[in-house]
Amino acid sequence: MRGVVTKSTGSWYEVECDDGLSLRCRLRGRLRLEGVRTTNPLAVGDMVTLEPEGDDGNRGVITSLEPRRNYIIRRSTNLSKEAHIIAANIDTLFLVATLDFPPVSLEFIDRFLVTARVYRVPVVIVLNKMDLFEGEEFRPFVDNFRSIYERAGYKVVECSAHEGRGTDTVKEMMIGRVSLFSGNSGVGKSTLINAVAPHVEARVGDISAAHFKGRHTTTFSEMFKLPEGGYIIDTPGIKGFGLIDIEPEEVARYMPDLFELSEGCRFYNCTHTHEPGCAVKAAVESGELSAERYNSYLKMVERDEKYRL
Ligand SMILES: Nc1nc2c(ncn2[C@@H]2O[C@H](COP(=O)(O)OP(=O)(O)OP(=O)(O)O)[C@@H](O)[C@H]2O)c(=O)[nH]1
Ligand SMILES: [Mg+2]
Ligand SMILES: [Zn+2]
Repeated sequence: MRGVVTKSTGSWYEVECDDGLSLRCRLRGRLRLEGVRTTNPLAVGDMVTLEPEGDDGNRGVITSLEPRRNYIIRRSTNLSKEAHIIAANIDTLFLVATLDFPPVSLEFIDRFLVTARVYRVPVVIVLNKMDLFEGEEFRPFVDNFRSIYERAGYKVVECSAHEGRGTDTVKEMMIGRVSLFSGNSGVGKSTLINAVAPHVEARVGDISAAHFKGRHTTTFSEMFKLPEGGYIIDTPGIKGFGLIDIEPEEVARYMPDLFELSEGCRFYNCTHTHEPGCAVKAAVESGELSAERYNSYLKMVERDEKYRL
């Protein structure tokens, strides 16, 4: 039998088989060893083969993992050498952020975007809770955010999960596809999922609990079926985003705006840090490339372990 992992708790997995039946599965011992460098050998979205187990008809054992089309991986915790796969076989990653409550970190977003590009996962950026930022005074921040990421080639959707604004745009992009919602805790990933797919009833946190105390409302990644076709994956919020397997000299290649500018650099192997005739630095000085995004780049190329997390 073949199926897709729809939930992973670490100790057991829920697998939806091709015939539509969901089984609660364990991993065959031998398979566990193959996930050498990751804390989780299997992630939501993984395609597996399995065999039924026991007599009650709702249990199985996973015997093998099919090759992944793509995945999102991050360094688990500070200074950890282990990696965690957030999800696999994703069509669209909706990276959810808010201008404030919790405040946006461009560095976090930029690390996330680089990883998604390395592993070939298309990203749409969702700016949620826009109902809180309606005043004219917020417009410059919103426009600045939009222009940074649109210049880099990303679609930016302004949303309010509470008021249903922008949610139709998000929903249209989800039909018939596998969508992953990720981002910091408390940005409203689960609320957005409920807005586009009310039958899911994902658990939503109370704002004070969600970010002031650093508690996560969603604790396991879980995949839900969309009635219109397709799947949504809700994930627990993440704080930091550690890069995996990316050498400093490769980072620019995965930042499209920076990469395009780098064609104008005097040296073909310019690192855009100290070289004369650097077109990237010139673009920062002229305001063509945002200083924040350049700063994210500098943090990602530093060899310092602290920043490569
Ligand atoms: N004002 C406003 N609040 C929102 C909006 N969307 C979500 N919230 C609130 O933000 C808080 C956190 O929402 P969740 O959906 O639990 O956030 P999450 O990203 O799933 O958080 P984790 O599961 O911890 O990662 C809740 O109090 C929501 O009601 C929105 O569009 N506007
Ligand atoms: Mg949640
Ligand atoms: Zn350069």
